[in-house]
Amino acid sequence: MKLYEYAPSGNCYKVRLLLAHLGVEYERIHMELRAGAARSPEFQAKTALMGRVPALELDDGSVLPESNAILCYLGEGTRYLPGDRLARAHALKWMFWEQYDHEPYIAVVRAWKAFWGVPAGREAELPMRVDRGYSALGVMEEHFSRHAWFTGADYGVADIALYAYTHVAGDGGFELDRFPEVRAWLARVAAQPGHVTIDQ
Ligand SMILES: N[C@@H](CCC(=O)N[C@@H](CS)C(=O)NCC(=O)O)C(=O)O
Repeated sequence: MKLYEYAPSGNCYKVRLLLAHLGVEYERIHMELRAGAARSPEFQAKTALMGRVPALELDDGSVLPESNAILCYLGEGTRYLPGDRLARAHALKWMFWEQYDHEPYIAVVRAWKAFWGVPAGREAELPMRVDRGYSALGVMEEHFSRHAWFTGADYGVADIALYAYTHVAGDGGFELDRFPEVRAWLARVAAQPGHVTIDQ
């Protein structure tokens, strides 16, 4: 298996984290995003024009993009993806929520503040993105007043999906000290066997 990736990306880290838990061997292919590598015609063709990392190339040559789809594929039949239909749907619910209500705010603010800078002409978006990032953290804090994990009764794919950008939210200036339950969950995730850290 080959993982097309960019090391500081939380979306790519999600996949590396699950692969580490599973003890699966794979090849890392660095994509230089600053040079537009993900937008090259070859990579666009591989990823059905999605042109983003991560993308997982399987041994039969087929390519699966989208971080949370990759987590579900790799998690199938393991303790990290619930087998029960309703439990799995709840895990998916959090993974869709991560992509719509969390990542566009917490990850984008991190990318702009810590790596790329705010794109010219989009400065006015920043306060809105910070605000919505804090709203997402508030939803997570509330969840943890009643539950230990996002995937169901145990740690799994939805926790991995949400951990990826939450644990580095401070890079974007988010104050995690305001969310003690979220911080306790981050510590529980980091204590899981086989845990690996993000590369920066
Ligand atoms: N929904 C996608 C988002 C992937 C994504 O945004 N990837 C970024 C890096 S984190 C990327 O490839 N950017 C390169 C580009 O847009 O040219 C996923 O979860 O995999």
